[in-house]
Amino acid sequence: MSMCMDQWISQIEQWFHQQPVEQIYVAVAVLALTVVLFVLFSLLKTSKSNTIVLAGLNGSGKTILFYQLRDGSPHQGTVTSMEPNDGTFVLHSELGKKGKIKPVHLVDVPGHSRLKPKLDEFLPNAAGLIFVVDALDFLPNCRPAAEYLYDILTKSSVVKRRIPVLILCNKTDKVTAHSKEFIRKQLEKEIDKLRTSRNAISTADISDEFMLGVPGEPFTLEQCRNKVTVAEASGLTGEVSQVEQFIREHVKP
Ligand SMILES: Nc1nc2c(ncn2[C@@H]2O[C@H](COP(=O)(O)OP(=O)(O)OP(=O)(O)O)[C@@H](O)[C@H]2O)c(=O)[nH]1
Ligand SMILES: [Mg+2]
Repeated sequence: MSMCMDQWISQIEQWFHQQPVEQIYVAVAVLALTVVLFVLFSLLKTSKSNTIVLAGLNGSGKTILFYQLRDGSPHQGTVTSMEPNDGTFVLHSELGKKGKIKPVHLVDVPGHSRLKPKLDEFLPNAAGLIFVVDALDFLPNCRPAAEYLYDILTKSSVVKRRIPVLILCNKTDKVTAHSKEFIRKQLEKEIDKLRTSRNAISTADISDEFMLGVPGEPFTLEQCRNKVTVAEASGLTGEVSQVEQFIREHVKP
């Protein structure tokens, strides 16, 4: 057995000596390059984030959406959240599917003003952000919602990494809910006003903020460097297909 091996090895050695030296160099270089590329690709693949952040004013329906996406049921979560809700799971609607599905890391950051800064912990690693808006009780909340959205859209962690944002008009199960077109227009108008007032005060100390929009033009969401889209949902009744579509667009299954 070992004789056989030795013969083999010496034969291979002989063959190598017969080859032109350049060819061996080329072969080694090609092999090394393949290995490097392979390692690089697999690193890139694993480092792709699967974090989706839910943000929005308190009472907009984030926690119910979180449970609906995870369990297919809203539970009775009607209390104001005091801690971020955070879980890694395959979406409920995908449970019946065959094959391996990549889980989503979903984070629900409460709208309470004391907890909003928690957003900065999750944004640097987010694949997408869902900004939940209460479409039912929209008008009284329009200004604060626009302020929160403005803060998000000007964060350097969002702009530099061009984190896609979905503005989700929630509670559309009620007939009196405002349409997403209306909500979009109103938010754009409010942000336009904020842009003027905030730029006037803060030009001196903009450190971690980016300017929004095009100077001299009314603000529209299309002017953002990251992709901002608008959709509708009802966390209560489980109409969440547009949310799931956004999630799977940015966290590939
Ligand atoms: N009609 C209707 N009501 C909803 C819907 N989603 C949430 N609600 C109601 O809105 C209230 C707040 O929902 P939550 O999910 O607790 O809101 P939240 O965004 O997590 O609020 P915070 O934790 O305070 O930031 C609850 O009373 C829900 O019953 C919906 O799709 N339709
Ligand atoms: Mg909550």
